[in-house]
This record gives sequence, C-alpha cells and structure tokens, in this order.
Amino acid sequence: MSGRLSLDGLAKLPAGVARPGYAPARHGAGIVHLGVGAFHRAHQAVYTDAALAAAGGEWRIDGIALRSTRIADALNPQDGLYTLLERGENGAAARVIGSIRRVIAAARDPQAALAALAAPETRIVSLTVTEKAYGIDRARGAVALDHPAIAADLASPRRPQGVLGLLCEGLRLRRERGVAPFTVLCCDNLPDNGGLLRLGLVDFAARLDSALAQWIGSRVAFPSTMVDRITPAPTEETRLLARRLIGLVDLAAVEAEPFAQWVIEDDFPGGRPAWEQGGAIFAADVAPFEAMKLRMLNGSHSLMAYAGLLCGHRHVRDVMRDAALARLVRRHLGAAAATLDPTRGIDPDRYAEALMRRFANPAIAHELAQIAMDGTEKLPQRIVAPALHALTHGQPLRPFAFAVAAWMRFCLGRGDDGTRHDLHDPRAETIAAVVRGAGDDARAIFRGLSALPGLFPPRLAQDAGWQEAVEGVLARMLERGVAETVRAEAAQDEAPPPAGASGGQAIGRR
Ligand code: CS2
Repeated sequence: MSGRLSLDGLAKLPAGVARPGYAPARHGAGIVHLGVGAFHRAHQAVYTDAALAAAGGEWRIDGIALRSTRIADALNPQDGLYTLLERGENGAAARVIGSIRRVIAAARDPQAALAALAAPETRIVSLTVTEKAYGIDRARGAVALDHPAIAADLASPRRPQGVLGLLCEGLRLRRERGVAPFTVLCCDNLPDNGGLLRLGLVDFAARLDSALAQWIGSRVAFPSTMVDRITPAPTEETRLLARRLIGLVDLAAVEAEPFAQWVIEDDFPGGRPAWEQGGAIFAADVAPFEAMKLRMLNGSHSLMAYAGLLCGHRHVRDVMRDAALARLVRRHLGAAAATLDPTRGIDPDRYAEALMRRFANPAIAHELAQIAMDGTEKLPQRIVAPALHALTHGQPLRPFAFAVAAWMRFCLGRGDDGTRHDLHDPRAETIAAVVRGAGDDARAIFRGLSALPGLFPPRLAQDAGWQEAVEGVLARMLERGVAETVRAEAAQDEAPPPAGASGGQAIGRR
C-alpha cells in the first residue's frame, strides 16, 4: 500500500512529475475560493501555482466548500496538495499543485468560513459555484427571492449558507472592523460575470443594510473573467492514473485537457497574484472573449449534450466520431461565430478549428450528462443570446433553433426507445409539468417551454421563422427519431443550396 500525497512526500515524487516551484508552506494565503470543485483545481489554482513559483507572494488559497465535506476531507490530509493530470493524444502529464492551503467545509465549520472571509490577509474572493448557485435573477439584475439560499440568508444573515449571504456577511464584518474589502472574482460561465455579481450582491445587501450596500457598490471591485478548460468530473480512473504516475494515493486528483485560457479584467485594488506568469491574459474588456467562449464552446457543448445523449452517445468525444453530429457541431460554431463583433486579437474561425480538435480529444471522457445539467441556467447565454443576435441581424438562425429543439426534446425525459433519463435542472418540476400537459405535440411543447419566465425573450419566441424552425425540428424528432433527424439535418447542410435560393434570409442553412 503506497502512502498518501503530502508535503513530506514531495521530495520523493518520481522524476517525471512536475511539482511546485516554491515551498508551499512558506507562503500565506491571500485568496478565499468558494466552490473547490474539479474546475477550480484544474484552472485558477493552477494559474496561482505558476504565479507563486514565478513571483512568490502571500497568495495561497483557502477553499470554502459550500455543501459537501468530501473535498475538505480529501485535500486537508494531503496538505492541500493534489495532482493535475493533463491528458492529450500523446498521453498524460502529472503535475502536483501546491497553491491550495486548506479547505473549510462551511457546512461543518461555518465560523471558520466567515473568519477566512473577514481576515485582513484575504484580498481576493474568487468563485466557481455554478450558474444556479448565485440566486440572481439575470433578467432583472436583482436577487431571486424564491431561491432557497437567498431566502434563507435574508432571513438569518449572520449565519449565511449561500453564496451572496457569505460574501455579504464577510464584507459586513470587514467594514465593521475597518478592514478594506476584498475583490470579488466570479469565475463562472456567465456573461459579464463580475457586473452581474455586483448587481446581485448590492441588491442582496440593500435588503439588509443600505449603508453596507452603498459601501459594497462603491468600494468593492468585481472584475469580469472568461475561464476555459475542459475538465471532466474526476472518477476512480482519475485517482488510479494519478496513483500510477505519482506513486502515492491522491484522493483529490483532477484531469483536464492540456489547453487552458483565462482572460481577466485587471481591477484588483488589493493586489493580485502574477497570474500572467501562468499564461493569463489581462484585458481592458473581457466581453468579446466571454461572448466567443460562451457562444462557441459552451453553446456547441449544449447542442452536443442534448442531441448526443438522445442519439445514444455518452461522451463529447463520441459525438465527434459521429459524422452527422460533428457536422452539426461545426455548423453551430460557424453560426455562433457570425454573431460576434469583430475584435482585435480574436479569430473565431481559428477558435472553431481548435474547438473541433479539443472536443475530439480521445483521452478526455467528458460526460454529456454533466454538460446537459441545468439547461435553463445555461441556454440564455449560450444559445438564446446568439439566436436573438442572429435574428436581428438576418444571420443563420437554424443552428440555434436546432439546438433548442434538441433541448426541448430532452426535456421530455425519455429517449426514442423509451429509456428514461432524469432532468437535472433547478426548474425540473416546472418543465415536467409543462411536458406532461403537452404530450407528444411539438407545438404544445414549444409553446409551453417557450413561456418559462425569463428564458426566451418575446422578440425571439414570437418570431414566426423561429417558431416554425424549432417546432419543425421537434416534430421531426418526435416522428422519425432524433438520430434520423440529425442525419437529415447534416445531409441538408452538406447539400449545395438549391438553384435560385436567395441569400440573406434569417433562417439560413449554413
Ligand atoms: C460545459 C463547461 O458543463 C458544461 O456545461 O460546457 O463546463 C465547459 O466544459 C467549460 O466551460 C470549458 O471551459
């Protein structure tokens, strides 16, 4: 039986394993991170590891796990160390990351979580908590009062459990003690994520204490960021591979693709790690990068998840081996690229080609079911926003209509052969009620799901061309099956345009 990864074992790691280029224990923490999941461990923590190696500083990370205690129990006995496995076509490279100092399980130790947030040494609070955890009504830029964590934390703000509640109480304590605020760094896949979190947090605070809300609004920086790295949920295979490569047991190992990107708005009044040393890009305006990533990578991911699962595939790489689906992915990337404003330094066509290769990475088993989760939280920025742009600019709308039809078909909770699947979505119950009432009637399904509050803007939902396209694809999926519909759609895409076809129509087929 081999021992467990820890600071003591660092010196004995096999030669091929990269390790922290600094002595982790000699550096204090300067960051508190909410949501210490695989993505954080494969992304921000890795950039911070590189920054510590290159430039030093008191910038290690104290993680806060909001609900589960599992990651704290995995990482703390390992002195915060874990293995990053970069998996590409040419095998796996192992690197031990030293930037996490410890993890606090907030459910077990809420006082420690608040103490970390209030500590003067904490200058940045970063977050990867998933879209649905914030409890922000994005259409209104205000808190969603029916969100369980928002409701609970507004009722007992001194004992917060949710994201906004913790941030607010942490900032309240700092203000009370005369400590400068921390910078809030949202790293979730949301458009203008910093601006959105600012709106939500200021609104939350205003419901408790208007002076605090004002202090937050004027003193706290919320830089926006675009984060990118394909990171499948770790499995037993991840841990076995880590053990084989490092010769030690590591219960917190993560695997990811070799590619990583981080674009950050440079607004850190309390200072920041030298993340550029790890390859991060600091930009005055992150919005064009965000739009490209959300619409191209995440948008085609969502298409792949719904259409791919319904065609019987399990992983993203399987979708890329299905010629018809891969063609629709490529079509989707083109349509999404067309909705982006031209920006210096951004080449959507090259990005699309790189994405096709990244998605096909044979070493990454990225579960479609992981991506399919929380569709109502993801579709607005991934599919609906570019669809609306396409509609108003006379650009091809069909790829977005196809993706939405696939999502609606997935909402029925069963495949063509009748196999049931669960819908993991905060609005699963409402969706289930809609589809129960609609039966197999494509129009009724389309109308019912289009009417979910805040999901599809009326300008899009009521457009005749959009309705016809989504309903048509959905009806075909229900009549002939999803795989057949995908094949026919891909074949259409391949066929030369019929003679005399006019360009410029909104519902084009690329
Ligand atoms: C995925 C993302 O789960 C999902 O919905 O689309 O997590 C995606 O893998 C990352 O954003 C890649 O950077």
